[in-house]
Amino acid sequence: MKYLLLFLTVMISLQVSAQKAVTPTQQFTIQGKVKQPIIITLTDLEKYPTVNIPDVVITNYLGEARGKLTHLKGILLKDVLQKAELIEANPKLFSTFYYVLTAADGYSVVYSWNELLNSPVGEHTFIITAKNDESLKTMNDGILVLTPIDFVTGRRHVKWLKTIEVKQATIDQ
Ligand SMILES: Nc1nc2c(c(=O)[nH]1)N[C@H]1C(S)=C(S)[C@@H](COP(=O)(O)O)O[C@H]1N2
Ligand SMILES: [Mo]
Repeated sequence: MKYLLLFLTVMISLQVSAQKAVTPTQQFTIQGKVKQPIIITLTDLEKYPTVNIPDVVITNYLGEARGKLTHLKGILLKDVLQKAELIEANPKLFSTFYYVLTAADGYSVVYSWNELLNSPVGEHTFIITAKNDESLKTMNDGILVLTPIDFVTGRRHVKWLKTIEVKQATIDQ
C-alpha cells in the first residue's frame, strides 16, 4: 500500500511537471484528407484579419471558473482552414468531414466541417493572437484555439495546437 501510494505520488508529480514542460508551439500542420498538407507558422497567422474578442471566462466540465482571458484578439480558424482543399469532388459529402485538433501534449478536440464552415460556431472559433498582455510570439499557450460561445469554454480551449487532421466519416452501406 505504502509503495502504491509512493508510486502514485511520483506518477502524479511527473504528470504535473510534464504539463508545465510543454514547449509553446510555433507552427501547426493541416493534414489528412486534403489535396496538399499545409504548415502554418506564426508569421502566416499575422497575415489574416484580426478581430477583438470580448473577455472570456474559461470554465471546466463542472462549470467552475478556471481563469479569465482579457484583451483578446484572434483570427478565424475557418479562414485558415479554407486554404486546405478537401479531397472530395461531391460538395454534398463535405458534410461528412471533420477536423481533429491535437495539441503538443496529446489533448484533442473535434469540430465538424458544418460547424466551422456552415454555422455560427465558425464565426466564433478563433486562433488567439493576443491575450492578457501577451502577443502570439510570447504566449505561453503557444497556438491557442478557442470557441468563446461554448457553454463550457475549457473543452475547446486548445493550448499548444500542433496538428489539424482532416477526416471523413465513413458511410455505412
Ligand atoms: N493542450 C491542452 N489544452 C487543454 C487541456 C490540456 O490538457 N491540454 N485541458 C483542457 C481543459 S479540460 C480545460 S478545463 C482547460 C483549462 O484551462 P487552463 O489549463 O488554462 O486552466 O484547458 C483545456 N485545454
Ligand atoms: Mo476541463
